[in-house]
Amino acid sequence: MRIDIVTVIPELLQNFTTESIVGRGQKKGLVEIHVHNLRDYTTNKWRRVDDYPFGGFAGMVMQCEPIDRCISQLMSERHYDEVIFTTPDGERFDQPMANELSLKENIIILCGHYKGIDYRVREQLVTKEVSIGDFVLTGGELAAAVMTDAIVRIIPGVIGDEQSALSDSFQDNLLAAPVYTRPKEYIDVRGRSWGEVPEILLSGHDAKIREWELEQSLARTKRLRPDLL
Ligand code: 6GU
Repeated sequence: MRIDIVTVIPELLQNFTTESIVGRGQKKGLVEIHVHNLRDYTTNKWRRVDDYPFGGFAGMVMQCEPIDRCISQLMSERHYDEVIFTTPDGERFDQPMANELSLKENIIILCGHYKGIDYRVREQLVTKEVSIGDFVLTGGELAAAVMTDAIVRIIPGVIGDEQSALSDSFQDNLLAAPVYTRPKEYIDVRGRSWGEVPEILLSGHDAKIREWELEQSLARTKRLRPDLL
């Protein structure tokens, strides 16, 4: 899979694409992330990519031309399944959308700036408008990073233990069961016990453990996110 991210602040995304799960996916050759600086595509002498809005509104608006030039260039090189625009008024990003997008061959994510992009770009180039939640971010870069992380980590082979991406919270509309590691009983810095690991997990009885896990998932979902049931 290939993800092209178009932004006016490439610095915000540079480390993200080489580190963590996304970096691992790239090193394994399972995904390619390319970050494009919109300013490289302007014909403006001062590399400006925005201008004052018609109608006397406040703020600046990103212009059509650099976005058109950048995305047209990409589209001349390969077919894109989706041109995604990040915006708080887009469709809500969730696990099913991440799953769907992880199956695509090539996608473009255009990082928006709230109120700040010529509407004709959205009409002419964008195929999907996506929001990561009901709050306003200054720019779409962090939203693009969130979406890329969620998409890349479920590409088969990116996470070592394949099972772990499938047993995530939300992957089956249930919150994940609690997990524990050594020691069996933890005594804190003040000498108090934080309790013992549930006995069942030490039993080695796999079927019983799966049953416990499902029970725990259901109970936590009912308590914390009854809307998912
Ligand atoms: Cl995708 N972009 C911006 N600018 N703000 C957001 C968002 C996206 N999702 C939630 N808030």
